[in-house]
Amino acid sequence: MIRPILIHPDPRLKKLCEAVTEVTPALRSLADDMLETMYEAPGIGLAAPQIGVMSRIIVMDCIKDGPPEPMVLLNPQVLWASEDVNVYEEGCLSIPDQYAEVKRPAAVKVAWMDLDGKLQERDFSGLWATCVQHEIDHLDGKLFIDYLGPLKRQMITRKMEKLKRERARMA
Ligand code: K1U
Ligand code: ZN
Repeated sequence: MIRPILIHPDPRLKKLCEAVTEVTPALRSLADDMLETMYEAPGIGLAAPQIGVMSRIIVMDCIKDGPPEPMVLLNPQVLWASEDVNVYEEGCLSIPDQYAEVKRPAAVKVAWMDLDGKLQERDFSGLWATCVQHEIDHLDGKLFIDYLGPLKRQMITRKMEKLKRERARMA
């Protein structure tokens, strides 16, 4: 099922999410919905708070060409971040049509629990590294615009407030 994606500003996008304690059929179904919602958007990642679920769950697929590589990460944690950085023009499904350069560690080692309840660990680089950090930020109530200066951030926030007003009028 495709879920509606919350648009900034929304208080749920600013909150710290709760850890997942067990893998249940409801959680598996939520992960399926998140992947479906991400692919349909389309996006390369999605975090649970973006659909109003305040749990530490993210999904990603950064493969542009070739067979899909869907990933579901529960309670993801950055164990190590490289000193060298990467600048990427990021977007966000909760901030449609707005892009800005964000500087982040170029590579990260991340630990998480998978849908079988097993602990996993992997090094991410390139777009995967950018995406996993962007998604983990969502779980901590942080958006890519929080890395920008106050003027740019305010300009984007005002555009989103206008977009939300227009969407509410059309509904
Ligand atoms: O979390 C999100 O809002 C999803 C976001 C993830 C992301 C994008 C860019 C850098 C870091 C993280 C998106 O997927 S925005 C859409 C997007 O980037 C895209 C959409 C279609 C094809 C390729 C990229
Ligand atoms: Zn985002």
